[in-house]
Amino acid sequence: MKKRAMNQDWIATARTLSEALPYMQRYSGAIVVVKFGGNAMGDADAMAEFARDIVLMRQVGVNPVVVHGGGPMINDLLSRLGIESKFVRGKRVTDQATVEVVEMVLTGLVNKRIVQAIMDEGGRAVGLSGKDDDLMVCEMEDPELGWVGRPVEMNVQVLRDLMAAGIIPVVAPVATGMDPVETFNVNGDTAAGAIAGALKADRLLLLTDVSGVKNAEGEIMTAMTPEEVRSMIADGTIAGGMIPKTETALKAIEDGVRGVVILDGRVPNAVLLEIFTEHGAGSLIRA
Ligand code: X2W
Repeated sequence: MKKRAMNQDWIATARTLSEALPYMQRYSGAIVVVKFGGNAMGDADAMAEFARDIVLMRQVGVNPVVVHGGGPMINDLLSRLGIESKFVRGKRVTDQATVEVVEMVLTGLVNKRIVQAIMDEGGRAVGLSGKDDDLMVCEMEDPELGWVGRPVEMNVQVLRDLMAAGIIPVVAPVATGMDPVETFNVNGDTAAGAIAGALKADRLLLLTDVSGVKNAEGEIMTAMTPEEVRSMIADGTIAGGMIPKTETALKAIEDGVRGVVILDGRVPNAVLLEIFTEHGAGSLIRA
């Protein structure tokens, strides 16, 4: 039974929905690639809320593609197996034993958890990795890192086919090499950027655990051009973990993505806030 009494909260909810109409119209048919990092996954509630936002996007005519990470979950299994986790410039040093664990955790545990969460919210989802249908083919990025891949060939038709069928693709960042016996571990942001670029996506949303890109005064930049980002990297304003994220954003824009947003995935309904409200969220990088 619906509650009939007037209540300010419900009035505000109806108004929010009404105000979302122009954004829903603008993004109807758009491709939005969402990188869901291991740190943003949090607990079961955070996962369910993320899944619900993705299903809502699909429901109103947006084509979301989820590309996930899972670094903390990989660390956890490696430590249970007595294998130490080592990172160089934010990327996992990946020997043969490690790449097997990475593939098991990402394509098995994490990928299926996200697929299940989307289905639990009433959406249709199919999980795949970069190996499926040769979606993402890599070469070795740097011998010092071992089996860490840099995407060199993308075959995104499988994603278009799934989207056309109303299915939300959920992609684990694991790939094959030019030699098909090879398995590569790909940084989740890198994979999301390469997929968004190959799809010429309207938006790439990089969900992280910081609120965006900060300027020299420590304020969040709500909008930046690629040139501004380059000069902020050059003068050291953008530093640490934000460097690979912004570099991924620059590369994606070069490849034809219309806009990249770096935003805090811990904010409730971060994805909806960005896509369907005037407010937006995080930092938008756009030419
Ligand atoms: C990452 C892949 C997972 C990932 C790793 O092994 O941790 C490399 O570092 P988050 O949760 O997005 O950090 N790969 C090469 O990117 O996870």
